[in-house]
Amino acid sequence: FMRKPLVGTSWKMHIHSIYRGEALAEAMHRSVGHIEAVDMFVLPTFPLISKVANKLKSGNIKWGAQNICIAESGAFTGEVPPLSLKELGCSYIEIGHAERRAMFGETDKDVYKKIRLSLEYDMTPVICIGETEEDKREHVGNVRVHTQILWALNGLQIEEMKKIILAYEPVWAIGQAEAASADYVENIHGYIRSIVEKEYGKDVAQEIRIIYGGSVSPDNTGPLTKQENVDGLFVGRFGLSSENFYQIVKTTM
Ligand code: G2H
Repeated sequence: FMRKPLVGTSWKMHIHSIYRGEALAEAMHRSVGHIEAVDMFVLPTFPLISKVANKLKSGNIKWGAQNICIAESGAFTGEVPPLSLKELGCSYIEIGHAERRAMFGETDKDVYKKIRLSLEYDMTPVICIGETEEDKREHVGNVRVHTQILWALNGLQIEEMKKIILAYEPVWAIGQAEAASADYVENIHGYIRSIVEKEYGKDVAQEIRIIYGGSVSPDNTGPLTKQENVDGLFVGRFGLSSENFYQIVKTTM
């Protein structure tokens, strides 16, 4: 790896009990909490964050949230404010996951606003981008990814660019039996880096970390992590076991 590897997991809503989440955080802390060669994070549901933080605070696994409000405060019923997330010690904020775009109508403009706020509160946005099955079939996958990136990076300064994480998650590879192939992923990651280079120059493009997500499992990380432009992994279902997470982290070391 040219860049420090990053392995994160979002529990989505798979872990729906606070007690189960606490136990999983504790197990993860024991299995990988000591590792320094890889940056790691876990994103639980909102009600779990403080419990998870308590279990992880003495180790190297950071924590964060799966979403953030588009505004700082006010009449936004049911939303979660950036400041509270910061106060809970969140380091990472996931933004624009395909499930949020598809099920909760999150737009590129929402993604843009959420990125700005995360950075304002000094939390690292993990920006999810990726083409749908239909995009791929119609050969407009690159157009989709390009559009999402232009929205996400709109107006960001160079110093801010160095703080963000891009997570490439092709929608057709999420929740499947197989991840996208290493070649396919490397090709798009290279394309993403070239867009960043065009907008911000070579230094920023070389520094920014682009991680892959979509059915990542201990069985398929080997070829993925060997790719020059794959700087880490974003794990879903296989992050729900500390043993699997440990195996995945190990493949990036
Ligand atoms: C894709 C991924 C999490 P899963 O969303 O980044 O989930 O590995 O379950 O496909």
